[in-house]
Amino acid sequence: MTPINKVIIENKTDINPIWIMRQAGRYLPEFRKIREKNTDFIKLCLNHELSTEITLQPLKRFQLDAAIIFSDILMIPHGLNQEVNFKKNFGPLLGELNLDLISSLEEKDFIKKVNPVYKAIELVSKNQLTDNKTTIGFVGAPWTLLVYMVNKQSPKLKLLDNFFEDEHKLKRILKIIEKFVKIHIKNQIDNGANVIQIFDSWAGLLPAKDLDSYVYNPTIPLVEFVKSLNIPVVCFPRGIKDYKNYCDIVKPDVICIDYEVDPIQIERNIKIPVQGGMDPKILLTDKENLKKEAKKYLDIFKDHPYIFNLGHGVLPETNPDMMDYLVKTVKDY
Ligand code: 1CP
Repeated sequence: MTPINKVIIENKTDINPIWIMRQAGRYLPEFRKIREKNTDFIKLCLNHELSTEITLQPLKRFQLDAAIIFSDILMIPHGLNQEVNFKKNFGPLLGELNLDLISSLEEKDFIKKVNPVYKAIELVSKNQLTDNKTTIGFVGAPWTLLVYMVNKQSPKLKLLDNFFEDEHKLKRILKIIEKFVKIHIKNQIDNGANVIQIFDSWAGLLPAKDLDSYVYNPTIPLVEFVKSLNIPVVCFPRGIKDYKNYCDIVKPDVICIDYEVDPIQIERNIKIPVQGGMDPKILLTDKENLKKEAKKYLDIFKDHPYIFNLGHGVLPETNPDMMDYLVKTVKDY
């Protein structure tokens, strides 16, 4: 069993495995080199040889305990034939969402479009660089995918004033998303993913009264589905105020926390394994401070099953030497 799976399944508290969200990405010069020549981001994700290479890049440099497949949560709208583009200095830009088309789309046509993701997972999980390491597959949670698919751009820039106007339509889209997210999860597992992470990056946009409809109810069947396949599931409802309530209702195997919550309260109130927490901006400071902050999390969680990670993705301006120092600090603890 890999160290991450031991923490999750055996509740081990004496080891602190580490992986980092966005560990393959723009802070690595070897990634930027490939990215410069491949300007179409979706195409790059769907080039299984390059996405395998990119996935393995951080494992060649650092003693990480997991590979997370180089892909994107927006593979779901792409697979549903909604156009997805990444514009420089803007982020994702999606095309029209045709409800009739996505309702009638067949499973095999979806799989055909995103199949290179599954091929890459197979190659990564069979590569010797992942021996005794976890291969993490992932999906966006229905709410976060709904936000991108209906808003057609990051809500960081703007959320449409009339976003919630047609609630019936939103519920229909959520059901379709749920169906294809399950298909995407199943195929990732069948090809070698042995942990699934569900990213609900925009959970924090909702007032508490809407969490039932948009976050809890659509996520519960996905968590149950992953569990039914005997694979651990990590949930990351970023920005949510009440992580304890989320865990009680959604029941993930692991909860990934953001950097705005108090880790001491989390340790006290939540009994399941915890992942993440440290602010990615700490990696932009100095080694002394980095060590102090990493140790803060390790100390708080020393008697709790804990997987070290950040409270969101590693920032593009991070120096890879700082990443190396962080991994060594966690391993030497
Ligand atoms: O070079 C580039 O400009 C591309 C940057 C990039 C990368 C490296 C994007 C565009 N996606 C990715 C890969 C990615 N995305 C991974 C790979 C595995 C790894 O962690 O190393 C993962 C897990 C994701 C997941 C993802 N995509 C999320 C959830 C996590 C999070 O960051 O909150 C979200 C919200 C997306 C959408 C997306 N894709 C890319 C960007 C810049 C964004 C965010 C857009 C926004 O701000 O709304």
